[in-house]
Amino acid sequence: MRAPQARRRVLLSCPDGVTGAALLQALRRGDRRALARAITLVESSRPDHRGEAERIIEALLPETGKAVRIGISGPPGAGKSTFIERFGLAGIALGRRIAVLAVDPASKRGGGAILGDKTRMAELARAPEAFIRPSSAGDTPGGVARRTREAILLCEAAGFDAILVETVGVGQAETAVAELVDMFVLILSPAGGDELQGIKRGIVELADLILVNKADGELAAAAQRTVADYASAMGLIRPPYPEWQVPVRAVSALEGTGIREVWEDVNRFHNALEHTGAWTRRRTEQARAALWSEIGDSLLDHFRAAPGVAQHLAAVEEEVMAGTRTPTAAARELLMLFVREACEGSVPRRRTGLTKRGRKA
Ligand SMILES: Nc1nc2c(ncn2[C@@H]2O[C@H](COP(=O)(O)OP(=O)(O)OP(=O)(O)O)[C@@H](O)[C@H]2O)c(=O)[nH]1
Ligand SMILES: [Mg+2]
Repeated sequence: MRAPQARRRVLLSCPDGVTGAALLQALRRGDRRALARAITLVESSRPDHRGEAERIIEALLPETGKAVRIGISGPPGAGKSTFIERFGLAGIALGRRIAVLAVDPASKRGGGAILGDKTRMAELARAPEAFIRPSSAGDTPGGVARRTREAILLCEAAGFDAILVETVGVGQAETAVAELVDMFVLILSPAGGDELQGIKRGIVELADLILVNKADGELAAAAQRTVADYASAMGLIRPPYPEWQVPVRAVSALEGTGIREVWEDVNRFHNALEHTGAWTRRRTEQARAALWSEIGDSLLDHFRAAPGVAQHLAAVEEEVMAGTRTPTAAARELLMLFVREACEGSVPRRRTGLTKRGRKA
């Protein structure tokens, strides 16, 4: 377990300027190791890495945005990874370069699951036209969203033109992932309804394409029934786009049936939305939403870290929980503390050139 971490530290400990320029150059050439290093930087919570990551992303921004970003979600074991392997290889056969980001927000799925994913994508992992990156467990949905958003941009700058983002379809993270991608694909097993599969109705509503996997052998008939169930259920759900009817189709990732048709769906979807401007609108809205979630996240970070707030937070929280104070009044008091401290803090720091901790700025 130690070795990769130690290596990672060495790789990232070069002087900033040098790492940055060399990394950028290699990444632009499509060097997969450079891409992996840049993603590691993006995932790091160290402030100096964050600064470096932001500089890299800004520098690469003009080269991003050209890929199709596809979210792939569904209940555990539905066959997402097996599908991605087949789908990715079919994409390569069509001349695409495929990047796979396996987002794993739940820390309960440890290294074992990620390792399992990689072996399930062994052939794709070996292809020179593919890049597979299992993302480490994030601590907050916001963190998952930021890291994935930035990793997508890095993959695009490295010349990958289809980015597949895999998540497990049971929690908050897929709503976040759906907001990062152009097309959201839901993969289901032949068995049971939403409840049985442990997915939320809200996730079905986000889907731009529904695939019922494992339509092979003994499960073939059940898969067709599930397709029919979902096709009629989709008739009751307001479609995400008037110009797009959400297809529901059976596939077998194991046997490779129906996989090429999914690339046709991707192209049809892209063309239909591009034609009406919805493609660009979705991305523009996503950029705005990302800005606000970044503002929200960093405000919260600063709020929690403010000494005056930190000092009172636990006590105030307890009063609210005990019902002796209203959340509104308590929040206002803490916010006032925060604002006052932020205003006071900025004056002497600017005058002395020192940071809050007393270091030279
Ligand atoms: N019969 C059949 N089995 C499949 C198919 N696709 C996947 N499986 C099997 O289903 C199991 C789960 O496959 P995965 O690809 O790991 O599923 P996943 O959705 O990525 O799982 P998690 O990442 O753990 O949520 C494996 O045993 C696969 O061999 C298929 O098309 N047909
Ligand atoms: Mg998987």
